[in-house]
Amino acid sequence: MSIPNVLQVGEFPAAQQRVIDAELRRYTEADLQRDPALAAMVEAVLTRSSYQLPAELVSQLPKLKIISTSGVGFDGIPLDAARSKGVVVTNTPGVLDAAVCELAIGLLLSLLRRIPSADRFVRDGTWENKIFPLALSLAGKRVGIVGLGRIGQGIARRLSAFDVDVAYCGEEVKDAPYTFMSDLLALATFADVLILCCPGGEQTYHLINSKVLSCLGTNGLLVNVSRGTVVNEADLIDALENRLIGGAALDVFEKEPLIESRLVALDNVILTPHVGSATEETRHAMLRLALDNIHNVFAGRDPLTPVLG
Ligand code: 8YV
Repeated sequence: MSIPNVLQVGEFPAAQQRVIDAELRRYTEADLQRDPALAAMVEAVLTRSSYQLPAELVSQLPKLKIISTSGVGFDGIPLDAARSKGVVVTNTPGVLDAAVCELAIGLLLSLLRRIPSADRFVRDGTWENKIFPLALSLAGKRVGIVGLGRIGQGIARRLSAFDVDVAYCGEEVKDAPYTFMSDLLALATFADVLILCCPGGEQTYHLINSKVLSCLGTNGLLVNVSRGTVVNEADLIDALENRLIGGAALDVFEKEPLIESRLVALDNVILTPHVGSATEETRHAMLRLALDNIHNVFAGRDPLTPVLG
């Protein structure tokens, strides 16, 4: 079996890189810049959700057969460019659901119970002189889920153990025991907590804006494990700074990595560096599926989890 020539866009942790290098002949964008003739040899692109793949790059790869992303989101892949060249696009749905759901629940509990500031309170010795302020319970809260796909349903299922009332909005009514609300503003008004787990991309760009946040209200909380682009971050910062909502827990941002943002100065937010799927087990399973998609296409079989092709 021949070893595919693959352009890797973005970095993977060292252990994953070893797996990649054992199975593929890997080139980087820097290799292509050094020797542009290599572009003619690239047959596959391997990337992951934290990176944007430029359409121009795709058009410079005449032998490209497949773009395989290690992640469920494909908002960073230029689908039109791939389609026009007949290139297969694959992602890794399913294998990361549990990890992303767990992070969503963890962020929600951290936000309500202020776990990060409680930890700082103990470490910096404040406990010696003060009582930690009372936090909030999850039990009895109303949770609005934006996007009841695989991950949204997984979050709702896990939440059922917490004695909460769940409603959702999305493109269609799902066969699920939660209240459907077609109107996002109605969902935000209903919810004490809004959890975002819809796909990114043009359709959901800035879905959450000042209007939605004002419906969420001064005690309302926002959790985002979808994409930073789903939220108008300027509106969110304004709402947080002016205490127009209660707080937010964010794993994703409009521009990543997040640096020099006004968000870091706020005590009513929890920030994590896009780690929804970042567990050893999950990232291993994601990479396995991403590589198997490439191997399948090169063996003349159907890709396992196609987005396109
Ligand atoms: C994230 C992702 O970690 O697969 C993707 O596309 O971005 C996930 O792995 C998660 O959605 C953000 O919390």
